[in-house]
Parts: sequence; structure tokens; C-alpha cells
Amino acid sequence: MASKVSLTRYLVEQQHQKGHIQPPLRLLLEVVARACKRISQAVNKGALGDVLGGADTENIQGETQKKLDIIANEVLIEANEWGGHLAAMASEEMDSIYPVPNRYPMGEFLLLFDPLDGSSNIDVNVSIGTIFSVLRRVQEDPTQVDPVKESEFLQPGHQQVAAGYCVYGPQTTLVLTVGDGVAMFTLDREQGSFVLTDDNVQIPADTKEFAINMSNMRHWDEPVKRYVDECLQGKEGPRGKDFNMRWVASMVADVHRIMTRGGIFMYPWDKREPNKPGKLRLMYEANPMAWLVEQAGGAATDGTRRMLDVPVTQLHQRVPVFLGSRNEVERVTSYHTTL
Ligand code: AHM
Ligand code: MG
Repeated sequence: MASKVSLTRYLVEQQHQKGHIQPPLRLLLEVVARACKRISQAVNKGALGDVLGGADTENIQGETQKKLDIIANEVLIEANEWGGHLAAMASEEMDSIYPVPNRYPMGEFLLLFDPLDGSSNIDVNVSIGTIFSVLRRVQEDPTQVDPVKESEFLQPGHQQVAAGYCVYGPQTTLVLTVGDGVAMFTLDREQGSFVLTDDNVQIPADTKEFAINMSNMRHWDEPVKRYVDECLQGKEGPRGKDFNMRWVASMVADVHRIMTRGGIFMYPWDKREPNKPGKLRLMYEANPMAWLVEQAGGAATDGTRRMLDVPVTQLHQRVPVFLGSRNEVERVTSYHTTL
């Protein structure tokens, strides 16, 4: 039987054979994976670890934080701050950026994360996950090691050097891209290591499955209403086929299903809060997922533009999201641009 390929071996091969990554990025990804293992353990303990329930705090977006949101955030910071591979971190759960403290060596990368996505599912034992994105520092004067500025984080998604997520479900699965396709690793709990289980994830171009929170239908814009209405008409409608619907309310779980069997995920702008561009965050959710989806042959837009080209003006910027099977994403995007 062929020997199993661990995450470490996969990354070493990406470094030596393919030249896609340098040692500091390899170290960074190993450390993030280690942090995900620790988060997975905390998630698994649930009520036995006293990790369920609210934390009586709010994040900068006014959302109530859960205990596990805060634990996962701390695990990621503690794991990553001392290794010398990072200059700073930013998180959905922190108001501003977290520069690596002066007592530690400073690296060239910036790490962004949603430490525990799908928070509303924590207490009900449904899949949740960690999403992460890696950027390279952009200093005005690269010969100086200046303190990191928040503006250095405001890079469009196409400048990511690595992106991934870890889904904590019946299995713990890490899904990763360094720009050479998408690889999937399953956590072997006995061995304590991530093992490569798919090295060429491909999202089918067509699908009969869509994911959207239908309870917001009356608030949507016309292009989204039209797209979903046509799906709902099934065989008798203009699409000529029946569609199925899924909505886990954990983006990580919904995207993981799309990575596995195709589909389209949508979280559009809606009229509930017209000044808010969408619910999901560009830097911690949309951009890493968009790059993963593109690397697996799918597509991702904000309704009119390629997600990875959306200009970034704020760290906690929100954005409408359409991603998944290419032909469906192109269809709903075309409804936005032609209506
Ligand atoms: P979170 O990062 O605070 O958990 O919020 C993001 C989540 C996504 O995972 C999911 O797709 C969406 O919010 C669900 O929203 P809703 O409850 O409106 O359906
Ligand atoms: Mg989230």
C-alpha cells in the first residue's frame, strides 16, 4: 500500500519539487494547521470542556461572541506570534491588527482569519470551521523593518499567497491552496496528523444544488430573486431541471460541500440594512474562499466583479458573495450586469 502523505510532506514537496513556497511560508502553514488541531480538540470537548455558550462580549461588528470564538482566536494568536514567520495578524474577532510583539522575531507575512466561522452552530453541534488567508507584507521601504500598518493588509484577494479552511464536522478536514490547485487533508486523530486525502479538488462546472438563506428572499435584489425563482421552477421552468437546496449557516460547511460535489453559495446584499454591502467579510471569508474555489475550477464574484479583484478599503469590509460551480456563478453574475 502506498504510504500516506502527511501535510508536512505535501508542503516540503511544494517547496522542493515545485518551488511554490519558501520555508517561512511552510512553517506558517504548519503552525496554522497545529492551531486548527487544538481548536478541533476544544470543539470536540463541547460541554465537557465548558466551551459552549456566549462570552458576554461583542466584536467590532456588534455581533455577540461565543466562548469558542474567543478561544479559537487566542489559540491562533498564541501559536503564530513567536515563530518569526509573521509580521502581524488580523481577525474577524479583533477590532484592529495584532502586530507581532517586539520580543519575538518579525517575519514577512500577514495572517488573517475568521477563527470560528458559523458561530451560531457551535452550541447545536453542527459543523463549524476556521478560515485563513496569508498575504505578504508591502513596505514602502523594504530595506527598513517598519512597524506594520493596517494599510498593508488592504490588498486585493489575488495577492494572497496561501488560503485555506479547516472544517470541524464528523471529520476534521483542512483544505488548502498555495496557488497550485486545492489539496484536502483529513485529521487522523490517532496519529495526530493531517493526511492528504485529495490532491486535486475539482468543482464541477454545473450543479443542481444552491445554498442561500431563503428567509431573506423578500429583501433580495431583482437579479438574485430571478436566479432563485428560476431554480425553484425546476423542470417546468426556464432551467429545465429540478434543483435541491442546502443551507448549513456555516460558510465553511457550505463551501466544503461545494468543494466535494459542486453547488453555488450565495450571501447577497439585501434591503434589511441597505448601507451594509453584505453580511460576510471580504478579508476573512470571501477572499480566501474565492481563491480556493477558483483554484478548484469554480468561480467567485460579488455579483458584478471577480471577488479576487474587489478593491479593499477597510479591514472589516463586507461584501456580497456568489461562489461555486462556474456556470451557475456566471449565470447569476450575468443577471446582475444585464438587468
Ligand atoms: P460568523 O462568522 O459570525 O459565524 O458569520 C458568518 C456566517 C457564515 O458562516 C454563514 O454562511 C452565515 O453567517 C449564515 O448567516 P445567516 O444566519 O444569516 O443565515
Ligand atoms: Mg465567519
